[in-house]
Amino acid sequence: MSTPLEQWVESVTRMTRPERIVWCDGSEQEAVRIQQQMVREGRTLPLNQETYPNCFLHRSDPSDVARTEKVTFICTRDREAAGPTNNWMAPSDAKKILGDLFRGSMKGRTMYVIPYILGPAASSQSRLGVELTDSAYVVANMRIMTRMGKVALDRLGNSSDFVPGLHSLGDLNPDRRYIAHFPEEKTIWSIGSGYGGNALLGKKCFALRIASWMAREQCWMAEHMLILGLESPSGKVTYMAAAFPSSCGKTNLAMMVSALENQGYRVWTVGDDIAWMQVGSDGYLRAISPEAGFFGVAPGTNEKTNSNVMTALRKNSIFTNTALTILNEPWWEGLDDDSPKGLVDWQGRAWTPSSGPAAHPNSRYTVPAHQTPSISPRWEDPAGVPISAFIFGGRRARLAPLVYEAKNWQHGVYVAATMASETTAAATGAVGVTRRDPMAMLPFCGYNMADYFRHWIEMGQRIPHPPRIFHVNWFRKGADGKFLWPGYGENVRVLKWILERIEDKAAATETPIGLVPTPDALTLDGLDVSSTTMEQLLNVDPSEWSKEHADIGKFFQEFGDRLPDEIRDEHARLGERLRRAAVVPK
Ligand code: OXD
Ligand code: MN
Repeated sequence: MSTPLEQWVESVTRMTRPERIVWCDGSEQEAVRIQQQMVREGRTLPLNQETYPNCFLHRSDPSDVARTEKVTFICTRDREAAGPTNNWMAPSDAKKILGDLFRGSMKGRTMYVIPYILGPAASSQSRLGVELTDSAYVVANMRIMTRMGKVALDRLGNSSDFVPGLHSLGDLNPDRRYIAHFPEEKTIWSIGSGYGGNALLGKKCFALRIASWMAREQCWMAEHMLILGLESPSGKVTYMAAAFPSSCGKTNLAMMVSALENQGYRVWTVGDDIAWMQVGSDGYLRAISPEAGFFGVAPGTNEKTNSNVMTALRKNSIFTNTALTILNEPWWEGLDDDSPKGLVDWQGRAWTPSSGPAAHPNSRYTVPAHQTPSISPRWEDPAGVPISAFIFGGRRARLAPLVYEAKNWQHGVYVAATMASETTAAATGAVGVTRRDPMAMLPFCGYNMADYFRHWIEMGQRIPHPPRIFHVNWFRKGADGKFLWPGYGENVRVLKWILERIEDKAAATETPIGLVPTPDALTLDGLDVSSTTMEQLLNVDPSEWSKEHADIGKFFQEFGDRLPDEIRDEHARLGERLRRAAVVPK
């Protein structure tokens, strides 16, 4: 009798017609074979093995360099279940369209079977997936990003309890590219792209879109959040999870070298992109990172912005679409001040300053998490880490203060549901446009976002010790267009205030939008930021916020009657507070 996994592999084989099937065991020997295969295929080069041992540069197809949200679908029987913020297709239509593309798509190719675990191997919060793919690059990345191979197969046994994900490069034609999720069947089909978020099905597709659906059914949370621990001088570590849209510095925040290290404040990394959380027996929300590696944006990464990852990525890492130096080392804009001579750009062409960025703006590194010097000793704790604060944030040149705290859980859900950010290169589309991105989940929520807000409200009632909720904005600019806040390691000053709020030690002023630090509540010693700049950073302007309020109202209209009353009430209350603030003389 064959197992459910064998039966599925068999049926996919009949459809896609691979020449060979390789069951991945996760061994070192297999890793070497996969690397050799990638190099043979011609899009992957070994890097300088002295300075970057066991590292490779992969150049993807130039039309395939970012997540493609336009062709990402949630396929539910009822269109409303996917909601107004997702592209929807009926499951039968999707199976037909994609099925036609998958038919024979692996002819002459190898199909790899990748069993994998999301989350620490020993955790009951972890889940199993299996990806079938015809891309060796996907195998090499999944090996870093998940616990894959024998460890997963052993845990699966004869069970059918895994998320099947089918992936084929197809012909890489953007017109025949689809990323389809079937949350009711907990299945993923992706064709026509080899790029990370479209092709590494354990990441956005399973760990967020499918998992968010599972989490609602099973009363847990799957969120686009980093997880960090802030150690205070007493040695106590307080864990926080933070949601920011793509390319807003989650990885850098999670691995921050604290500017207050000499005062005993230190940051430990648990995860940099995704948090799975459930209520623990102690009444705290317990978080695990489903990932075992970091798939980070390279440009802008350097010793100052993220020295931990710079150390981590010197071995066993994959670089995608970065530039290459004459020393055979990866290079990207922002790595150092000057571009080295003789650079080859991300498409393999000789680079000159007039030819645009040498590295693609969404070029990436894939690096094993355990190589990061800041990795938390508890990053694989099977019970997860207890979360004391949720932090939400976006890229807002105006409006949002450096930090504020929500009044309570329900207000915090409103703050998170209304967050917005200026778009970046992580997804295709215009860059720099403000878009509302609730909980940083807009591209990743696998169901109707109005129902997702309700799930958040309900979780608040289920968590005896819910995290306190904060909003931050590192990106506010002054009239001269320059950032007001230095960011990076200095962000620990904001984390320290958050910690002190949790411990009821830090002062705050009530404003219409929430609680903002009093001028002296933030630790600013040793920092060159004037008091006028601090005032600008913490300013809440009721008239600007009234415009924001109106804009939020328009966004909510999309959800019609499905929007929870609690969110509607919070919206009305904010409107009321802003009206009162506008009439009270300063
Ligand atoms: C990512 C993203 O790659 O959010 O993490 O785009
Ligand atoms: Mn992300």
